[in-house]
Amino acid sequence: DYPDYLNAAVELTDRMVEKGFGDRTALIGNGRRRSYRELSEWTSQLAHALVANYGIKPGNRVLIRSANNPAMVACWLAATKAGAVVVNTMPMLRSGELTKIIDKAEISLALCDTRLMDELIACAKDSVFLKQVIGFDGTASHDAELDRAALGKPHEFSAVQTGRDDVALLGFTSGTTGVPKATMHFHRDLLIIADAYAKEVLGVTPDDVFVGSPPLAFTFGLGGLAIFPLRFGAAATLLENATPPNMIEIIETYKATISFTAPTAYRAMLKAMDEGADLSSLRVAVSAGETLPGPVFEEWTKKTGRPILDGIGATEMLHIFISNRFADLMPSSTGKPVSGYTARIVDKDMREVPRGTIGKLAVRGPTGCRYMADDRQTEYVRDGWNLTGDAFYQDEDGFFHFAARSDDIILTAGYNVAGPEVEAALLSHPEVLECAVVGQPDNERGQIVEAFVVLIEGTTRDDATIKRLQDYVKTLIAPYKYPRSVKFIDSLPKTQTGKVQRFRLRTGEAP
Ligand code: 3SK
Repeated sequence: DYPDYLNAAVELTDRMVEKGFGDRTALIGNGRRRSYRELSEWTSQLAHALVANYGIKPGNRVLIRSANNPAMVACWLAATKAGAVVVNTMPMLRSGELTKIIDKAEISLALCDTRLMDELIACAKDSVFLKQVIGFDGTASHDAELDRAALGKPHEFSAVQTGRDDVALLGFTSGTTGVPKATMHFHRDLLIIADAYAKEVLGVTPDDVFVGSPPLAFTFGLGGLAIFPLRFGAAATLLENATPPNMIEIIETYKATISFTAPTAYRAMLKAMDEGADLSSLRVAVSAGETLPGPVFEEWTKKTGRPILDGIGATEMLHIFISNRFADLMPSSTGKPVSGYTARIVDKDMREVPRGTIGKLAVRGPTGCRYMADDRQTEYVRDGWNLTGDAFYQDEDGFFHFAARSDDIILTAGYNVAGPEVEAALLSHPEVLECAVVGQPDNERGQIVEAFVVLIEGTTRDDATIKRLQDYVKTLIAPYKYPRSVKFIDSLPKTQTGKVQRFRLRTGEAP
C-alpha cells in the first residue's frame, strides 16, 4: 500500500530523520560512521550539485561506478532523489562491458570513484550517449569534483515527486550466459523488497548491523547492504574488499548481526571460528546466488545454533522471492515464497506439474519481471509469470527444491543428470574445495558428465585422486551420474557477482 507519488531515496533518508532516526548510525565505512541525518544532508547536497552543476533532469539515466563504499550509496540516493534512473556498476567491468551497458541504457552522465575513471573516460570518447563523467571520492576525504560541487549546497533538497511506478533502477543481469540484459525497477519495488522479504523473513530491527560481500551493483547487494538497513533505521557496514578475513574483522568490530554472502565465505567463516574468531553477534546468515552445500549448512547450524537462511532471488525480480524462514525451514530446500510472491512448477506449456515432479520454476510478484527493450520479455515472461531458467520441484509440504539450471541438465546415455547433484556429492569429499559439473559432447553417450575440481591445498593432482573422487561419488549417488571426466583447475570462472560460469567450462573458454 504505497502512495501514488513516492521517491524511494527520500523514504530511505529524509523520512528516516523525520521518524526519529537522525542520530542513529546509517553507514559504516572508510573507518567512520555516518548518521541518518548526515546521510540525508549529504545526499541532498549531492542532489543539488547534480541538478545545478550538471543539469540532471528527471528520467536521465545515470551510471555509477564504484566499489562498495558510503560515497557510492550516497551517489545512488542523490541521483534517485533527483529523479534519475540509476545503473550501478561494478569496478571490475572493463570499457567494452561498460560500453554495452551505456548504449543499452542510454547513459548520459556517469558518477565514478576517481580511482576507477580510466575505463569510463575511454567509453565516453566514442559514445553517442555518455557526455559527462564526474569523479567522486570513494575514500573518507571527499576531495573530488562532485564532492567540491556539493560543498556548501543546502542540506535540504526538494526531491523529484516521482510516481511510485516510475522506473528508479535498471538492474543488469549478471550474465551467466555472457550477455547482460537490463531489467526495470520502480521506486515502490525498492521499498517492497524491504517490506516483504527483509521484514517478514529477516525480522530487521533498528539494532541490526548488516555486513556482506555482494557488490551494491548487484541487486542482491543493494538490497542487503543498503535498502534493508536504511528502511528500518539499522546500520550498514560497507567494505570495498569484502574477503572473508575482512568480513570477519567487521563482524567482530561492529558486532554485525545480519550477513549476506555466498557459501564459500560461510565455509571460510566456519574455519575462522575453529581458529578462534568470534562471530556470535550474527543472528541471521543469508545465502543465495549459488547452491548451499549440505555440509556447510549442517556445520553452520551445529556451530552457531542457527541455520543459514537459503533463498533464491533474481535481478529480474529485484531480490529474494523464495526463502527459508527460521520458523519454517526445510534443510536442502530453498524454502517457500516470500509474501506477495507466488511460485509454481510448470511444464513447457505452462501447466502446473504434480508435487515432486521436476519442472520449470515460474514466479509472479510485485517487483518484476520487466526487461527493457528485449525479446526476453516474451520468452521468459508468460501470462505474467517469470520463467527463471531454473529447474525445481515442490514437495508435499510446499517447500521448493532446486534441481538444476535448465542448462545444467546433462543428457547422458538416456539418463537426465542434474549437474548440481554431482557437484554436491563431490563437494562433500574432504579434498574438494570447489567444483562445477557440466555436460560435454560424446559420440557414444550423447554427453558425458565432466567435473572441474579445485582441490584443497596439499592434495595431489593425479589419476589416483581422480579415481578416489569418482569412486566416492558412486557411493553417494547412482553410479551412472559419476563424472567420467575429472579436470583439476586453480579456480572456477565466476561472474563478478560470484556465480559460476559453467558455460565457459562447457565451451572450453575457461580455465
Ligand atoms: O542470485 C541472484 O541472482 C539474486 C539476484 C538478486 C537478488 C538476490 C539474488 C539472490
